[in-house]
Amino acid sequence: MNNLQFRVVDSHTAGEPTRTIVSGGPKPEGENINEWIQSISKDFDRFRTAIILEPRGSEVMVGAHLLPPADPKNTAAVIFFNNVGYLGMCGHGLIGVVETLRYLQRIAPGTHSFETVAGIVQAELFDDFTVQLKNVPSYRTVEQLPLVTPSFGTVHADIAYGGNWFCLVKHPMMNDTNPSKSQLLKLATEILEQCRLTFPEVDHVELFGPPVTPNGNARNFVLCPGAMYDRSPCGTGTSAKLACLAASGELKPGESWIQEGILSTSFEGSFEWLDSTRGIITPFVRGRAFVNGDLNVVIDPNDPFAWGL
Ligand code: PYC
Repeated sequence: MNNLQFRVVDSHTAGEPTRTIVSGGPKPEGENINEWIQSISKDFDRFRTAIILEPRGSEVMVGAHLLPPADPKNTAAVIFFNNVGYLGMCGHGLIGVVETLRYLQRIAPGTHSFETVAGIVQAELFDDFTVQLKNVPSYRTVEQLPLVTPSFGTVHADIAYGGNWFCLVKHPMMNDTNPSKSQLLKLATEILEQCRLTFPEVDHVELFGPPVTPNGNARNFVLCPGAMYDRSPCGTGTSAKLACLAASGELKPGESWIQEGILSTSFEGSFEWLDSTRGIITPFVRGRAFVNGDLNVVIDPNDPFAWGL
């Protein structure tokens, strides 16, 4: 039997990797992204495991599967995935996809729109190669919910949607300029477990504290599904944070918010009200990605770990 081959382009956005399938990937059944994700997760999940898991990938990576759009006025459809499954949206990932398309000379600076499972996301590619996302409608649903963790006592959580569901907690551990990642992971995992007892839709935890750079407004640590933490400030997490700031009146429409991640890299955020009576915003998130790999993936049918382990 012959090898199967397909091409992926690697990038990182503020330190967080994205691996985009740019050609030779599977062609799912269906007419639109909601049907395509069903088909991909049911019939082609091995492409996810092949490129994210060992021995070829890294569990930290987010994958992006590029597809022709259902509506030709959009640039592309994108299905995001990680070490354990599929994501409705991924902010750092979409910035990586835009940079990947620029690297491939498939797009030029200007405004591009993408079909994601969470909805249409616009991306403006600037001449300096930064990308600003106009993300899906975002909102806070719960304020200061007490959660009792087994090892860290009671924390207070806001729950908000920014393309994914987040539980956001201000925590003193984030006051440390170089906090222990394993302790942050333990804390965030315990918070997630408690939160999901009542809100099973929540699958990301965002711990936050003061900034460490002169221009920053806050720094976060984001636990993603699959027990990995985001090296970037997290695009959907920044959107959820903006929704909380808007709801509490701490940030006004059009004002800038510099969101640092755990590597002290940052995204610039701002928002417009979509529906101020219901607290729904349109978030804007700006960042930069760099392409750092262009790989021809080889699936050798004799390799027991060709599809990942
Ligand atoms: O940037 O939205 C994001 C994201 C979600 C999971 C990892 N990164």
